[in-house]
Amino acid sequence: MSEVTRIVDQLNHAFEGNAWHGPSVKEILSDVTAGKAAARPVHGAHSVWEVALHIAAWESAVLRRLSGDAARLSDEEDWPPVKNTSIDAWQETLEALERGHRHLAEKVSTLTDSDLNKTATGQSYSVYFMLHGVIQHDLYHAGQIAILKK
Ligand code: NI
Repeated sequence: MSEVTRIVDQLNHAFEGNAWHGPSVKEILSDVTAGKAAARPVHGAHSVWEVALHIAAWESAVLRRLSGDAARLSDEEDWPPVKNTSIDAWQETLEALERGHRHLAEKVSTLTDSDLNKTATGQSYSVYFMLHGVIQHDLYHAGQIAILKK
């Protein structure tokens, strides 16, 4: 198995399931309603909805960096505000998150192992480090959602 295939595998475990540590991003969000996603149970902390948008923002930034764009996110792109808290809008957030993940996984699977040693576009670190970083980022925020949704 190539290193790229192993990374795609880990990325999919973190996002979709059968992760080593416990629930993936998709699993942890599966029973969250729009109302619960929009709630702010911890004063001053992000809502589940905001965290979901933030996970999507970084999966998308990594995809852009793999496509030659440095993808420097503004504060608003980093933590996009939730403007519409309807059930349909939550469904759209979940679908966009999944779509973005699929695009990223597809893009990563087109890389070669030697691409992993290249410097990520506009960064001081390698593509390898960035890809492990986005997996870690998914799981860090999945854990955060696990607490917020209680
Ligand atoms: Ni983050």
